[in-house]
Amino acid sequence: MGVTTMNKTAFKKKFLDLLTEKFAISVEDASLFEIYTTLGTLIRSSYAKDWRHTWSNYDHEQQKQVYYFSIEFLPGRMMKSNLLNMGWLDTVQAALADLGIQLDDVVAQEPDMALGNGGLGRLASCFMDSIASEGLPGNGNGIRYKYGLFKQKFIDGYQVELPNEWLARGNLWEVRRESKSVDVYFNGYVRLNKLDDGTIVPVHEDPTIVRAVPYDTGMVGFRNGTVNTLRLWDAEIPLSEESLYRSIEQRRAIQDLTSVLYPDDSNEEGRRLRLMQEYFFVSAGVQSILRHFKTKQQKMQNLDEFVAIHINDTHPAMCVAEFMRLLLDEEKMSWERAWNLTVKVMSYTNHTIMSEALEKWSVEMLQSMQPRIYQIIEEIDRRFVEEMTGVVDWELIQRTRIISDGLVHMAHLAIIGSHSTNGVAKLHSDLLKTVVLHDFYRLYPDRFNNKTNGIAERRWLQLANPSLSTVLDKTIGQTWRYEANDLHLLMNYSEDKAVHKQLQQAKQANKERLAAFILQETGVRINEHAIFDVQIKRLHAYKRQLLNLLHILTLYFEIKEEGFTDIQPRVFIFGAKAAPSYHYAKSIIKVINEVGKMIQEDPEVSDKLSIVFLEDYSVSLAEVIIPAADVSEQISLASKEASGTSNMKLMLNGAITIATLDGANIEIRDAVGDENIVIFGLTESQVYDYYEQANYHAYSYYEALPKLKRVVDSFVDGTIANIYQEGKEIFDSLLTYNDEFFVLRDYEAYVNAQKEIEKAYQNQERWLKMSLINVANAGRFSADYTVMKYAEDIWQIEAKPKSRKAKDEKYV
Ligand code: NBG
Repeated sequence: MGVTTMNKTAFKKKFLDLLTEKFAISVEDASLFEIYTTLGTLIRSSYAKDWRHTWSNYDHEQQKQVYYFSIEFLPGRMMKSNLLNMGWLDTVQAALADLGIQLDDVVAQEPDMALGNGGLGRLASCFMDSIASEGLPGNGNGIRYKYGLFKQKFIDGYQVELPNEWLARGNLWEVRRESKSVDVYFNGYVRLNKLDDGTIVPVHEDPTIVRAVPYDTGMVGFRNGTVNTLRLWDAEIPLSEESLYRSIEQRRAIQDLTSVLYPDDSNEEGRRLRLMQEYFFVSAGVQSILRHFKTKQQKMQNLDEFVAIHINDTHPAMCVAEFMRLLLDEEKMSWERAWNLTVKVMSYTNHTIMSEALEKWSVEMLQSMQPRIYQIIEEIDRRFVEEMTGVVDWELIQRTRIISDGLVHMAHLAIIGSHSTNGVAKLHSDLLKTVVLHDFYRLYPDRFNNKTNGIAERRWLQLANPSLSTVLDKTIGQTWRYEANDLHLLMNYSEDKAVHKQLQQAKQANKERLAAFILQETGVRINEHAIFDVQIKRLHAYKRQLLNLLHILTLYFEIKEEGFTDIQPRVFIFGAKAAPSYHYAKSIIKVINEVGKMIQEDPEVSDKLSIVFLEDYSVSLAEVIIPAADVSEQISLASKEASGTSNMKLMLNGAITIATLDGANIEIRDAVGDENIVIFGLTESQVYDYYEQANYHAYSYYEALPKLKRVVDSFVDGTIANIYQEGKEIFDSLLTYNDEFFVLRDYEAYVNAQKEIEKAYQNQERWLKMSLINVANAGRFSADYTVMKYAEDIWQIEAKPKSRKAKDEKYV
C-alpha cells in the first residue's frame, strides 16, 4: 500500500505540505484540531487506493461477501488503529515528536464514534476490524445517527444525560456516496394489480418516500492492504418529491429518522420511530446489495453463492421479508425459489436471553408502516403453519409461528428465515437450545450453533497497553499481534521472576496513568498501590453492580464498626451508563456515588477504600481503565449474561477475574484453570432450580447474616447521607420484591471470594503468576479467530491468500 514504506522524512514533508495546503498555517501555530484534521486526511488518502482495489477485487474475482447488518456499531476512535493497521504508527509518532507534537494529544481530538450502547455494538466493531484483518470480504451495514449514545454527567450523584453531537466538527473518515442513494417506502397501502397474463403486481400507493444516503467508512485491515466498507445510512428528503414535503413537520419527521440511537441495550420500547429505523437501514442495505449484484450482471439464481447477510440480534430481522420482497416484486421470482435463496443467504445471532429484549411489534403498527412487508411476513407465517401442520403438535406451532396474539415476533422471523442461529458463548448457546429457543431447536436442530465472542486484541492490548506490549515483544516476540494464540508462549515464563517483575512494572505504570487521569477528571487522588478493582459495563440489575456495592459497604463497616485494620487498600472503579428510563439502575448509580462520597470524607476509611465512578463510560475511557485493572468483576447472576466481552479484555490485560459461572466466564475459567480465577456463587442450574421450585426467600439471608443485615439496612437507616427514595427502592427490591437476581443469596460466597482475591494479591509472587497465566491464555478470545469461524461455518466466505496477514513481517 505504499504506506509501509513511508519513512519519517517523507512523512514529515507530506504532512507539513498538507497542513499548509489545508490551513495555510505553520506547525507551530496550528491548533491540535488542525493537526488532527491534517493527519486524518493524509491517512485516509493513503488508504484510498487500497480501498478501491479491495472493492473491485471482490467483484473482479467474484468473491462471496458478507454484509453484517447491525443497528449499532461502536468503533470508538479510529485514528490510532488506522495508523497501526497501515504500519505507520511508530513512524508517525516519531515524526510528530520531532515536530514537538505528542501523537496522543492529536488522537484525543477525535470524538468517539459511539453509535452503540454496549457489548452488541462494540462486538460489531471488533468484528469489522478482524474481518478486514483476516482479508475476508465483509462489510458493515448500519445507521449514521446524528447523535451518538448520550453523554453522561453526574450532578449531585445523579446521572444526567446530555446530547452527544459527535458530528459537530465533521467526520474525517466518512465518504458521502450520493450516487448510491436509494429510496425507502413507508406508510400508504398496497394494491395488488392483476396483469393480463394473470400475474399479480403489488403497487405501493401513497407512500412516504425517504431517501437513504450512504456514508462509507474504510475498515483498514492489519497490514494486509485490505480495506473493507462500513456503510451507514442517513435519511434525507427525496429531491424529486421535495414539493410533497413542504411542511416543516414533515421534513423534520424524515430528518429525525436517523437522529438518535435508542439508548437502551436490553429493553424493547416498541416505539414507532425505532421500527422505522429498523426498516430504513434494512431496506436501504438490501436494496443496495441487490443493485450492486445486478450491475455486475450475476444471475439472481446464484445469489447465495455471492451474498451472505448477517442479522445481528433481532433489529435487522426484516431483512428476511425485504429480501423476499425484492426477489418477488422486482425480480419476479417464484415464492419457492425466493424463499430457498433467502434462507441460504440469511443468518442470525442472538445476544441475550432476557425475554424483554426479544422484539415483538404490534401487527397494527407494522402493517400500517410497512404494508407490503407485513403481507410477506403474513405469507411466510401462513406457509410455516401449513408446512408444520401434521408434522409437529399444534401447541408447538402456535408457540413458534411468527404472528400470534396480535404481535409479530421478530426472533421467530429471523430463525425461520435463516439457515443459522447462533449464541455468543457456550453456555448461552446451550441455553438457547434447552430453554429460550428450545421449541425452535426441536424444529431445526441443525440450524443452531455456538460462536463464542471475541475482541480486537490489537486495540485492547497493543494500542491500549503499550507498557505490557513492550514486555511481551521482548519476551515472546511479536507474532501475537496477528496470531493471538502465540501469547501462549508466555507460559514458558510462568515461573520467571524477571518476567514477573516486568509485568508488575507495566501494570504499575498503567495504574499511575489511570490515577493521573482520575485526578485530572475528578480531583480525587487515589492510592496507586491499592488493588484496582474494576467493574465496567452497562448498569443493569442482572449484572449486579449492587452486589459489588454490598461488598464495599461490608468492608466499610468492618473498618468502622469492627475495628478491622489490616485490609489491603482498594480502589473500586466503576464505569456504567444506565438507560435514561431505567429508574432502578439510576438509583444504583446515585447510591454508589453517595457511598463513594461518604468513604472519601471519612479519614478513618479513606486511606483504605475508595470508589471512583468515572463519568461517561466509553470505548476511549475503557482503553485507559482496562490496562490498569488488577481485578475484573464479572458477577452477573449465572445464566443472565450472554457472553460478556469486558471479561476478555480485562483478562488479556492481566487482571484476575472474580466471576460467577456465567457467559464466557466459564470459557475463561477453562482457559486459565481454577487456580487462576476466583469463581463463586450459584450455577445456572441452581438458578433454574430456584425458578422451578419457586422456593427462593431473600429474607432468610438477610435475617441469618448480621453483616448482610447491617449493609442492607444502611440503605434506609440514615447511614448513607443524601439518599432519599433511592435507598428505599433498593431495599425494597431486595426484601419486598424478593431479590430478582439473587444478590442476597450470592452475597456470602462473594464476600468470601473477595477475601480470596485479597489473600492472593498479598502474595505478589502468586498474583503475578496468575496474572501472567491470564495473559498467556487470552489469545483464544481474539476476534480474528471468531470471525474465521463465522466465515467458515456460517457465511461460507473466504479470504484470498494474498489478502491474508503477512505473517513474516516484523512489527516494530
Ligand atoms: C449483549 C450481551 C453481552 C454480550 C454482547 C455481545 C446486547 C443485547 N447483548 O453479554 O448482554 O457480550 O451482547 O454479544 O447488547
